Amino acid sequence: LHLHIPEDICSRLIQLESVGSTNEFAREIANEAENWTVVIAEVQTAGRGRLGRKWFSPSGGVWMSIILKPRVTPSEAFRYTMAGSVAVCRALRDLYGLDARTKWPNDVLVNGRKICGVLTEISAELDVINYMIIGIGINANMSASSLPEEWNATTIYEELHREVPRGELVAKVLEEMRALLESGDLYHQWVRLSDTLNRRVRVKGFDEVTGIAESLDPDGALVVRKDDGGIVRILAGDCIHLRPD
Ligand code: BT5
Repeated sequence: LHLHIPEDICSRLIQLESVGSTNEFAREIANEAENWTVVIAEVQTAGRGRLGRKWFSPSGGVWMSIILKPRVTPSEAFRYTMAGSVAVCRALRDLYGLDARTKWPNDVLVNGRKICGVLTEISAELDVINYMIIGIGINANMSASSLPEEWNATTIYEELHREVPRGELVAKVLEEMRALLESGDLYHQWVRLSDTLNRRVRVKGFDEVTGIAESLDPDGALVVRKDDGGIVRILAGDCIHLRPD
């Protein structure tokens, strides 16, 4: 893999042809790695989703992991996942005019179909983060027919009917991420880009709840008004968008 990416966009860029998982590779080098080291692979043979799920990662996609070493507590970690998904939305909008939105907690959708997933892994002791790995998978130059129908997924190629230069996309995502982390506007952009807000949802967190997604908290929690009127705050979970009754 040899994408053309400006050198100053990250501290170190590692491009691989094939790897099990870029997140796993990043974890192996994380202790010694500099802040903003980025690992990208053409193919992942054991790409990971959340909760032990698999991430299909054939050639043509963007499979990358960013090693970050911020001086923040684990409770502030969601900001970095937020920055990843908002950065992907902004890149897909600015570069290709796609109507990209976020699905809580960390997916990016185009026309209601998943085009990107973010997997954040944190190593922390007590209240100190050793490192964070932000894994970003974007379905770029792949045909959507390679993705099972039931995933309700799409790709940039499927939306635009052309291939895009992936180096430019990677550079834009990293640039946007840095800018968002420095701006005071990240949370508001995350809220503005949300496709989940005000939708009828079923969320599997600690419990399963069905109701209306009423608000999003700065720490990443989704607030749901249940059908019985009760309000629940869900910090981590899986969300399904439902049709209004
Ligand atoms: C995610 O998981 O959405 C996080 C995906 C993160 C992938 C990146 S790629 C670089 C880095 N290295 C890794 O090993 N991982 C990260 P989750 O929300 O659990 O979604 C997984 C589910 O989405 C699967 O169970 C499938 O149903 C579906 N799926 C799998 N591959 C997909 C794809 N390429 N596009 C859309 N949906 C997919």
